[in-house]
Amino acid sequence: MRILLIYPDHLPGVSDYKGYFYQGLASIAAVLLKEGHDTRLLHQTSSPCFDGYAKTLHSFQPDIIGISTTSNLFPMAHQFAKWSRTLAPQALILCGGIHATLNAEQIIKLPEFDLVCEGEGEIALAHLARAVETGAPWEETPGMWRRTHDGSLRRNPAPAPIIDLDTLPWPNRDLWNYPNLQMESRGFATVMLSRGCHQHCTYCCNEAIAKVYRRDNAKHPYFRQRSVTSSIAELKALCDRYPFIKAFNFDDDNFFINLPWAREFTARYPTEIGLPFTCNLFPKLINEERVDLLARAGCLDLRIGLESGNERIRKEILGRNISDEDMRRAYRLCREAGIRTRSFVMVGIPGESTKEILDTIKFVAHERIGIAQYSIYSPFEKTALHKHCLENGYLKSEFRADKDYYSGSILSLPNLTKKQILMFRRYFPVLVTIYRLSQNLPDTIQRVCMTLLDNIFSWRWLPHALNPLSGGLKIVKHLIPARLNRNRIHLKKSTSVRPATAPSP
Ligand code: B12
Ligand code: SF4
Repeated sequence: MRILLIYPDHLPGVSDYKGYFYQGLASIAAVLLKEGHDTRLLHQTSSPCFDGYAKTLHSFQPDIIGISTTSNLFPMAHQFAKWSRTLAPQALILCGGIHATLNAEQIIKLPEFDLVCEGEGEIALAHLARAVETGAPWEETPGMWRRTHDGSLRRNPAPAPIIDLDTLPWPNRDLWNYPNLQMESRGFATVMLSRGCHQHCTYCCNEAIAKVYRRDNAKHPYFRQRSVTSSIAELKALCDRYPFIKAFNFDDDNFFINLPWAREFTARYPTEIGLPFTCNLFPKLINEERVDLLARAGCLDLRIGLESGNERIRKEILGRNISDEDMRRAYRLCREAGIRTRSFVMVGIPGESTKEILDTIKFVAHERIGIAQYSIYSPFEKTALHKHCLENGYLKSEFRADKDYYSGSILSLPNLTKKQILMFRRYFPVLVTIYRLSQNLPDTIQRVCMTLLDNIFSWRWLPHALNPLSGGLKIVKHLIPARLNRNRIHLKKSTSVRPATAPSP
């Protein structure tokens, strides 16, 4: 079977974007190649064009076209499906990925898709390819949604999710422009050693995905992890194969969530791999032991979801039961252990006031937190906060597709105007700097200054003056040399500490 996998990965806001290694699709590709299918990848990192795509289809003549999509890139995925219908009428067209998993029932109504995959694609796609190859009825492929002849919608029960991740072949990197991708071109190899997460944050897709995964397999554990032995073996193979690797970027939702696994990993990684790494960890899980393990293993940079610097917003709206004190402690422990931190923050959260957004800005300023990403909150379908937005009339349409999470809020919130949300997003780093500077003033002046700043930035009409000027910020940003950007991780030459000959496991 000839299978074309399409990965829309166009981030319009990111200049000179080289594309990101996507573990999910790389894993599917590895399984299909292992099954003997001629598999290709179209990694679309720029705006697609009809003629270019026509050439790809003409030279490859795929039997199956599998398009992956996140919510923001669904319009591009849909565009590819429409073009495929015209250019390759013989091919089966299917949609998969996070957005497909959360919205399968809506997507299958679109005539350009023959099937929509809900959940993990490895078993489902391998099954489909085999069925098409042998002439068996592909309509019954497990985990897929389809339209029947009478136009009604059917969902085929999902296959059991993959419990033992060690049974999967290692994600394929050969189909990618591998050493030249966004992270890889800076010396980082992206890897994921687990799937899922134990937490229940109301804005995150994980809980909604877990529900989908459990629908036909009620007792299935959503969080799964590869064994340390299999993980180290892949990391070692990557180092041997790609000399450019100077560090690893572990994209797992919560890297050291499982303490026994973290202990075993830390006992082996420094001697067997020995490269610095970056990873994510839920702040509530950051304690002395995890920080000590991370530092000993070689963690260079820890990404922490702060999301909001206001305790009420975190606890009541975002479902993250973390006090301000816990948050501060997490950053302090990392600082003391010499681990650099960067955080994710959002503005325009339902129920948030200007004062609460300023709390986030002040928290970041006070704790001197590096920022990994500051975005505008956008509700993902099937999450608890999406439901809350619909019930309260903040969101007008249930099935929405916003292009990015930076250029404007899709919510109509009672306490914040869209212009205010945009202003706080655009000027976030500037406001952090202003508050940081004012924190250096003597106490009484500082108090007066803070009150003044709070009043100025809460003024409803300020965005009308500031938003049109924000183009200037972009110019200033471009003028700052990349090496001075404190929110980016830089590898020093000396950070490579891999022993010349690593002992075998
Ligand atoms: C690595 C990562 C990235 C990478 C790669 C993007 C990508 N496509 O995943 C980068 C850094 C570019 C990125 C950016 C963004 N990301 Co991101 N990212 C992740 C992360 C941490 C891991 C993805 C992964 O590999 N998962 C592991 C694999 C095994 O699971 P999977 O992705 O679900 O894939 C399986 C199935 O979905 C299915 N499948 C996937 N594709 C296909 C295709 C076909 C044909 C079939 C049949 C099946 C199928 O099979 C796969 C294997 O089992 C996830 C969180 C997570 N844990 O998944 C967030 C996540 C995907 N990102 C998210 C977001 C919001 C973003 C950004 C919008 C952030 C921003 N503000 O800019 C951007 C969007 C950029 C983009 N290209 O779409 C959200 C997406 C929510 C949504 N509804 O779309 C997630 C789910 C985080 C979250 N918990 O909310 N991200
Ligand atoms: S801890 Fe992170 S990955 Fe886990 S549910 Fe919360 S936001 Fe999602």
